[in-house]
This record gives sequence, structure tokens and C-alpha cells, in this order.
Amino acid sequence: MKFTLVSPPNPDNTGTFRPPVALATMAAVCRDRGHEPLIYDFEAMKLTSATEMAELLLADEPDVVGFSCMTPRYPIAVRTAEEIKKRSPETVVVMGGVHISGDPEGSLRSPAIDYIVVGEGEYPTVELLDALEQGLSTDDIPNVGRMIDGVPHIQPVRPFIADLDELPFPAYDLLPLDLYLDDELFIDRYMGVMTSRGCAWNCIFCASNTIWKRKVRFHSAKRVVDELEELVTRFGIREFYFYDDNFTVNRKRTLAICDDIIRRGLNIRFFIALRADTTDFEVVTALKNAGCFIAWLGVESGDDEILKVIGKGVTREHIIAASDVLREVGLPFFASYIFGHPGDTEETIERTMEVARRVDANYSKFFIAIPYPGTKLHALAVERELIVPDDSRDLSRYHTYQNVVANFSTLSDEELMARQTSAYEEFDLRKKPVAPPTSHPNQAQK
Ligand code: B12
Ligand code: SF4
Repeated sequence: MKFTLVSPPNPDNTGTFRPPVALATMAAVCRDRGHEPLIYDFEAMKLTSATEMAELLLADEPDVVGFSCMTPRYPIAVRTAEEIKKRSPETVVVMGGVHISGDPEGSLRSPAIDYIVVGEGEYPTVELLDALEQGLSTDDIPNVGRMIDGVPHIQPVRPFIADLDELPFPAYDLLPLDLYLDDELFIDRYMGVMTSRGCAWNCIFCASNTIWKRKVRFHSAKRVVDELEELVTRFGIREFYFYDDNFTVNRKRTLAICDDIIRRGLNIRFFIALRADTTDFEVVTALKNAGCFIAWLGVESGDDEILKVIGKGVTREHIIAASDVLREVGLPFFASYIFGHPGDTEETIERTMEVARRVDANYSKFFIAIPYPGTKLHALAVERELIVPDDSRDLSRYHTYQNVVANFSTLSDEELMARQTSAYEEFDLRKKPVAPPTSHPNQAQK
């Protein structure tokens, strides 16, 4: 089947875009099974008109169009699906992604959506394509749902893929590789890489467990470095953004990946995210030696009571110790903070600011807590009647900048947003740009 996968745009164009690697993995699995996938990354293409997107998609005459949805992008995905259906009612529309898993029934309300896929998407999607191609029933495919006579029918999810290494390399060749540039972090074209799925913690604001349910699975170190090597040799890409929730959680694997990158002489630069309690001198040194040029430390709050409330599983002490290790090794880092946690007050936010000054990251980011569907924060927002659990919400507002969807703090919405603005004003002055490498990785290779 001709299957077009779509990464919808961020309609207000805030923030940086990154390659939709999950779609490239899905495309690779479908291609291996004989289907003909294409990928449209409308964010990278900077297209936001639903009609233009629909027309462009239909020009390829796809049998099935699949949208990947984070919450704020669900409305534009639905509008594009509606434009597709107006022009070509027989084109099948499927939606997947973390928003769909967080609110499967709500997601089925638009008549323009034929199917949803919840949870881990590769095998259910390929089974759905097979069934559609062969004219078989789609009703018993685990993870797949659809509306039947106005009632959502969603099959239970299957077990997770036991060995992630059985997945093929993502179909990087289907991505618009030349569009992935980010001159704040990277020197040349870069690529996203996902080497594990899931996180063992359960922070109340975080959507990781909406799909992965606290089960962490890893690609083997060898497979990770094989994939990096393929990106270097086949596509000439030497800069990477690891999408893993916490790259250092499996210490042994992290050290093995770093060793192998050096042993194979890959000469790459890469970005990772880590937790304060998985940051130690040996691991950070190994990462730096292997080419890690920046790490992202999720701090969230500087107040120990709030850290408990949000289930972060670290203390202010862990956070400061981790920032000291990163500084000692000389690995530049981002730190991110969230304002508006349940119980946040002027005082707890001021404590967060004190910790931010002490942590003194190269870049500090300040977000506002958002109740993403499927999170504990969302359940709390519904319980406190801060939002209603139906489709009347404007989901495009579910982003973390200058926007309060549900206020769990003692500050007013305006005060929270003013806090975010003043934090950025203060920390933009403290920004310490990451020193560019002495030469581009490709040149160093010669
Ligand atoms: C890379 C990334 C981005 C990139 C997007 C790249 C892209 N187009 O894919 C960028 C940087 C742009 C981004 C932005 C944002 N992100 Co983001 N991002 C991620 C990250 C780190 C990796 C995504 C990924 O590849 N995951 C790995 C794959 C395997 O998982 P997956 O994407 O869920 O895909 C699987 C299934 O969902 C399903 N599936 C996915 N798509 C499709 C499509 C079809 C058709 C089907 C059938 C199935 C299917 O199958 C896949 C394979 O099993 C995740 C965290 C994480 N570790 O997942 C956060 C995450 C997705 N982001 C998140 C958030 C909150 C945001 C922002 C909203 C934050 C903000 N600033 O406000 C913004 C969007 C802002 C806006 N206004 O639109 C949340 C999602 C919350 C939600 N309900 O939407 C996550 C989960 C982080 C978290 N832990 O909370 N993000
Ligand atoms: S915020 Fe980080 S540590 Fe907490 S659950 Fe999400 S990915 Fe895991």
C-alpha cells in the first residue's frame, strides 16, 4: 500500500524542529513488509496551511495517510485530515503518537479519522496496512481502534517489542536530510537517534509513560554504534541528537557505546539528556571523550517538597552535585525548570531560581506545567475541575511557553507567565554559548 507518514507542523512556529525519527522507523518496518512509505515533515518544510498540506499529500495518491500527534499538533492534523477527506474520501486516515495514546477515545471523535493506533506503533500499523490491502477485517488487530456506529472500539495493546534490535534502522533516506540544521547547537546537518524506549521514573507532568508504562528497553550498544556508523558512512552525518529520556540510565551500556564510538574512530558530536542521579564523573568523562558536546539536565524544581510532589526521585542536593560533576568534567549543559507545579508558590519558585543560579547551566530553560493527556497531572487537572476531559479544549494551547492551560499553583496565570518572562530575561544574560569545536567533525577526519 502507498502509505504517507506525516509529522504535522507546530502552527505557531515556536521552538526548534527536530527530525521525526519515529516515522522513519515506522516507514522502514512497512517498507520491509512490501508497502511503499513516504514521509512528509511539514514542520521542517514550514507549511502550516491545512489545504496546502492536504493537496500536497494527495498529489502522491496515497492509499493511507498516517499522522503522528503530539498534543498541540492534534488540531492541525485533524484539519488536514478533514481537507483530505473532502477531496478524497476513500483515502484512509490513521493517527498515532503520544497524544492519541493519552486520549484514544477523544481522538476518535473527528469523522475524518478512520483509525487510531495506540501505544508502540510499528507492528500494529503494518498489520493494519496488510489487512486493508487484503480486504480483511481490521477489528481484531491489537492496538488499533476505530469508531463503529458512533462508539469507539479500541483493541487492547499487545506486549512491547521484547528486543528492540529486531527493528530495522530507520528509513533515514525518506527524511529531508538537508533541512535538519540548527545553528545554535550543530555545525552541519544532524540527525535524531533513539537508542532506548521508556523511563523507569514516573514524574507527574511527563508523557513518557503514556506509551511506555515505565518499562525501559534498550538497543544494544553495538546496534547503536552500527546505526551511527551507517549515518556517518552512508549519509555523511556526524552530529546527533539522542532522543532517549535518559541516556545514562544504563551505565554499562553508556560506557560501552562511548568506548565503541572511539574504537571505531567515528569522530562525531552528540547531544544527550540525563537525570541528576545518573550523572557521575566516569560516565560524564566517557561521554565527553566520545564526542558529547552538551547534556540536558532536567531539574524541574529547586524545592525538595515540590520535587517529592512531582515524583522526580531526586533532591536539590543531587541536582547541585550533578551540575558540579558536569562543570568539573567540562561538559557544557542545559538545565530545564518548570513553573506551576501543584503546590508551587512564590517561595518555591524563588527556590527554583536560587538553584538555577547555583546550577549555572550554559543555557537554562523555563517551562510552564502542562497537563498532557495520560499524565497524572492531567488526572489531577480533571479532578480539580481545572479542565474538562472532552474535545472542547483547545489542544493547540498545550505547549509550555507563555501559556497556562491549568493552574496548579498559588500564583495567578499572569504571575506565572511573568515569572517565566523574568526568568528568561535574567538567564539570557547568563547564557554561556557552547564553544564551537576547533574544526568541523568532517574536517577533523581528513
Ligand atoms: C523529538 C521530540 C520532539 C521533537 C519532534 C520531532 C518529531 N516530529 O518527531 C520536537 C523538538 C519538535 C518536540 C517538540 C515538542 N515536544 Co517533544 N519529544 C520528542 C521526544 C524527545 C522524542 C520523540 C520520539 O521520537 N520518540 C520515540 C518514538 C519511538 O516514540 P513515539 O514518537 O511516541 O512514536 C511511537 C508511537 O507514538 C507511535 N506513533 C508515533 N507516530 C505515529 C504515527 C502513526 C501514523 C502511527 C500509526 C503510530 C505512531 O509509534 C511510534 C513507534 O512505536 C519525546 C520524548 C520521547 N522520549 O519519546 C518528546 C515528547 C513527544 N514531546 C513532548 C512535548 C510536550 C513536546 C512539546 C509540546 C513541548 C513544548 N515545547 O511545548 C513540543 C511541541 C510544541 C508545539 N507547539 O507543537 C511530550 C509529548 C506530550 C504530548 N502529549 O504531546 C514528549 C513525550 C516528552 C515527554 N516526556 O513528555 N518534541
Ligand atoms: S521527566 Fe524524565 S525522569 Fe521523569 S518520567 Fe519523564 S523522562 Fe522519566
